[in-house]
Amino acid sequence: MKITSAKVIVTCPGRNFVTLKIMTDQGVYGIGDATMNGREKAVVSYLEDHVIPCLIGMDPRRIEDIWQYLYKGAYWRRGPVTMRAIAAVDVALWDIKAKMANMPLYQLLGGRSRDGVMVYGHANGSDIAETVDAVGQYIDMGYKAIRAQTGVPGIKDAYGVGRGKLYYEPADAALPSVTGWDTRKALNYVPKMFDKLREVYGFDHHLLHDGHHRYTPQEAANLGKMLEPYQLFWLEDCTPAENQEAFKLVRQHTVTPLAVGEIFNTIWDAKDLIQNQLIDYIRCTIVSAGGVTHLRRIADFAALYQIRTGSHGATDLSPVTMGTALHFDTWVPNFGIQEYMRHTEETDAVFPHDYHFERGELFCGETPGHGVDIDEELAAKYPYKPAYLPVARLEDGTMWSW
Ligand code: GCO
Ligand code: MG
Repeated sequence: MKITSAKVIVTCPGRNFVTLKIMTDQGVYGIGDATMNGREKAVVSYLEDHVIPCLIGMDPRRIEDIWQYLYKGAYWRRGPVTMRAIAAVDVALWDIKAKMANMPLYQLLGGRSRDGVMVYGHANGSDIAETVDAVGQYIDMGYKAIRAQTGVPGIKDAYGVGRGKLYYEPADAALPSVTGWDTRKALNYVPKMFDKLREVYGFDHHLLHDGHHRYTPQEAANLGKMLEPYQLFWLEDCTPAENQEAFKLVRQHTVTPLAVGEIFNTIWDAKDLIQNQLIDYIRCTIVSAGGVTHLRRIADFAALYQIRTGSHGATDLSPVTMGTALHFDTWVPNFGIQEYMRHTEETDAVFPHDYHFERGELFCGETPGHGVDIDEELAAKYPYKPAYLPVARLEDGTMWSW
């Protein structure tokens, strides 16, 4: 069996997606996602100019060998561009293998560990009252777990707050828009939001919060401690994780569960965090961390330390990643939760898929493969549109982590 051709499809049905389609001499094809929000073209070039030429003629059934070829063979290892390109190939190859086996992907991984996959949605508002309403809407939709973010008085466009939309999409401008940040103001306000949420809705639902890399380790420890009475499911990205050791300080001071990983690309980014038990949830995902082949290694390693998965699932992860993630989540023994931000109707139409939402859970389908396809004709109607993620600055103009 041979790979005969491969192509990259860029489409913007409301937001940009980069998709890889690999064709074989047996008529079976596979689909992979390579989207990197705000830096899409870099991965397009990596795939078109440097990966696809090497793939032609290879046996698509040799998933592990092709993964190692692309990882070790580049010499230049890791990083968001390389690992997304590898992920796209890897997912397309798993799709092909599962189609050939006439099985849904989760069966190839080892079969079902659960029926449905608990997901969390994003509730947000410009202030506490609005966020409380938004959380109520998610509860009404059947969600068991909800991430709550609020605008903070005095902070311009605080992270996680949509502009009048239920579904938050941050990449919104042809050049990065400038947002603000003030840790003191956030520390004063965020605990009040959780106090109100627990007062109104009680403790039956899981509540989550994303710090989006904004706090220093000491500030994150302080926030974690202040949030303890509200029993969060997790506090995410409480401090930048380039220095994995930084989480020690946070961990020493709070029992609020910690989650990190959406910007990690390999197991090496999380190795110290996992083996020192500094986190409770690892949030790496299929598209950013080298596909199914590599994410499986991360999850297995995390399982040794009772750390569970909580894959990133924002709208910049295409339905291809979501579909694949659901097969992964259906199998992985140490599953925790799956993030789920709904795609627009236009996006869902471009990527026909067989997963569905029911009572706070997502269910993958039984179609052979990962169950997600791309309608190329429809995709061609939505040309690429430059869209950047925002940047963040402190009041005095200092550049901060967005
Ligand atoms: C999340 C994330 C996203 C990211 C986005 C960047 O937890 O869902 O933090 O909101 O900001 O994926 O493209
Ligand atoms: Mg996040």
